Amino acid sequence: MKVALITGITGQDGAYLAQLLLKKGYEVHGIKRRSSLFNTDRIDHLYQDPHEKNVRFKLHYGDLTDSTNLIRIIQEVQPDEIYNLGAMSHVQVSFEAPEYTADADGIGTLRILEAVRLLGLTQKTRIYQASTSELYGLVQEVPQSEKTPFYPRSPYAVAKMYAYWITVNYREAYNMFACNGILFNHESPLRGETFVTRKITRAVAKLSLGMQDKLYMGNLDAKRDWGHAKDYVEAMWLILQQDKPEDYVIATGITTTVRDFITMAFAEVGVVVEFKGEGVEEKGFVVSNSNAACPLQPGQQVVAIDPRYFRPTEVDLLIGDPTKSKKQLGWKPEYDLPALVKEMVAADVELFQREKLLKDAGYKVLNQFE
Ligand code: NDP
Ligand code: GDR
Repeated sequence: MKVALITGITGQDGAYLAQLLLKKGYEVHGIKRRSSLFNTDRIDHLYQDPHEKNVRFKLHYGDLTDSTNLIRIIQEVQPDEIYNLGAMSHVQVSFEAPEYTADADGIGTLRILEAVRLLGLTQKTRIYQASTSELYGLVQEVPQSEKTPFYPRSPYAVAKMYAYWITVNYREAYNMFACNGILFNHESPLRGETFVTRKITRAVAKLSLGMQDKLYMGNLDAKRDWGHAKDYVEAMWLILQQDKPEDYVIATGITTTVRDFITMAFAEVGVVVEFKGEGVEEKGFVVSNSNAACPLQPGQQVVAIDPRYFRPTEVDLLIGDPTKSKKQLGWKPEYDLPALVKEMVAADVELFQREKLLKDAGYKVLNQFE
């Protein structure tokens, strides 16, 4: 039985990857951080009682900023594969916490590589590093491929650039099977609530149920190459099953503006929205509503700009060239953007319908001290 260790197992990708590897028959170990509240919502369905026999899913407390902890876990687990997905992954937040981001995302990767080397596992353990399309930053060429030069535009991207190159360096210096997956944005109903797609699908669901008045957004002109996390974790696994360690771009090859994502999400609840005005004055209005259960009225403003969401330096355009991964890995995404938007909006509508039902029945959804 193959043994895998996943850092960031409590995150979006960690949850999908753990599920995939368990399905493939792996023993899966994950590193979770200690927190004052439960932080395992996304993987609770995978939990196995440690008292049972043949448990194939195990969690360890740890942190990418703590080398001794990582060394101990890797020594104990003796993994065949490590997927380093743990990171402070929010681009805007990285401007607020640049030093921590560098430590967790940059040096954290070094700590994993160095632990594997110190423990004499360089020929046993294969390593996947969660690299990102944010490395391309300021547009140098489109579409962006494995050969496109990097120009990072945030503390997050700069930290990930260190992680990218230290992974390449350990591969070359110590003959390690260490690879970068340069993944473009990928989303799902499990996406963190403050990333743009999930923020939009949550807001659209709440607006359609009369639980929110307006959606405040940042830069609507930004263009992203959005795929589904389920497809992208399959690529991570494929990257570590090859004969030779290499780096791969994983993307759909199609780019869409944030504005168009909003329009698509509203369409899922039967609402047509159009945008008027420019810059911070741009507003989104309801044109029509064919959903009898939705209280939105034609002419109603549902989207506004809040400059607070603008970034000090922005990445304007991402569009990936997945030719290499399609050819060498045989990777092919199952989801397109419309299917992704449909799934995300439907999941959030269900989530908030449940919340509304509880509220309407008189149950308090707020915390017990209110
Ligand atoms: P999430 O933000 O959903 O998950 C991040 C995970 O990392 C969480 O489990 C989090 O733990 C954990 N983590 C954060 N800081 C530390 C730390 N100091 N030590 C250990 N674990 C830590 O990210 P995604 O699942 O979306 O992304 C996975 C990886 O892929 C990240 O490295 C991200 O930067 C990268 N990436 C993501 C893309 C995307 O579009 N989703 C695209 C390209 C790259 P906790 O739950 O406790 O917060
Ligand atoms: P990104 O994702 O920065 O690409 O990083 P995010 O969803 O945060 O932003 C995408 C684009 O939308 C614009 N935007 C807004 N973003 C947020 N979060 N909130 C808003 O209100 C808003 N309005 C407009 C942003 O300016 C940006 O241009 C994600 C993360 O998962 C990284 O970890 C990963 O490496 C990259 O994707 C690939």
